[in-house]
Amino acid sequence: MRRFIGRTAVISGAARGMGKAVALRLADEGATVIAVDVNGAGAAATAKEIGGQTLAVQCDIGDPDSVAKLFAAVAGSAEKLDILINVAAIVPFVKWDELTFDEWRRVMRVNLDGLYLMCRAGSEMMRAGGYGRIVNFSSNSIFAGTPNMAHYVASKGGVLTFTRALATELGPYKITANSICPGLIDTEGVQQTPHKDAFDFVEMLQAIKGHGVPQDVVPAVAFLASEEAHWITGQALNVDAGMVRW
Ligand code: 4PL
Repeated sequence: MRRFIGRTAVISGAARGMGKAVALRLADEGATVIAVDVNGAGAAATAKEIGGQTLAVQCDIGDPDSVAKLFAAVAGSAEKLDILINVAAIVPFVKWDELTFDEWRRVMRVNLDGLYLMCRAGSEMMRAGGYGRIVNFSSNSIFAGTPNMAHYVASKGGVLTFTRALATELGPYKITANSICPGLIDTEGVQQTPHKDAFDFVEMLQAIKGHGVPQDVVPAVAFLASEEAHWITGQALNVDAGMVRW
C-alpha cells in the first residue's frame, strides 16, 4: 500500500521502538516524515534509515520553546502538515512506595504537557490545510491498572480523554484525533526497565499468545492516519492481542 503519498507526517518518539516503526511504515507508504525525538542522534539515525524525503529534529516535547522551534522547522520544510503521531513518552517503573511528587511531575511534563504542546502546535498547522490525522499513544495499562507506574497510568488515561476532547475541538476542521492503546511491547525502552520481566504474565492474559513487537501496533496506527479513516474520531483502539476486552 502507498497510502501517504503527498502527505507530511510528524512522528514523536521516532528514535526507537514503536515511534521508529511507525516512522518507517509511513515513509514506506510514501509520506514525507519528520522524525522527532529528544534523542537527536536517534532521530537522525531513523531519518537516515528512511533516506530521501525526511527530516530529523531534536525536541524535548515538554518544553514549549523546543516545540515552537520544532514547528518552525516543520513549517520551513513542508508547506502543510497532514499527520501527527504522538508516540514520545516516559515509561517509568517506580514502586508505589517510592513514587515522589518530582517523579510524578517528570512523567506528567512529557506524557501530558508534551502531548498538549504537540497537539496545540500541530493542529494549528493542520487547520490551515483543512485536513489532519492525529494519533496519540495511550496504553492498555489504563484499563488494567498496571503496577509500578501509577503516574504513567494516570498520564495515559489523560491521553485518551484529552484525545476525545481534541476530536470535538478539531472536527470542524476535518481533523480526526484518535488514540491507540498498545499492551506491553518489546522495545528498547521496555528492555531497559523491569517491565521486560512482565511478558509471561501479560501473555497469560492475552487472547492471542505471543510477545508484542512494534510491528504488531503499526497497522492500526497507519489505518487511523490514512485518508479513508475519515469517519473515525475521538476513539481509542486497544492493540494488545486481546489482553483487555472492555
Ligand atoms: C500491560 O504501557 O500496557 C507494562 C509498560 N505492561 O508500559 C505500558 C503493560 C507496560 C503495559 C505497559
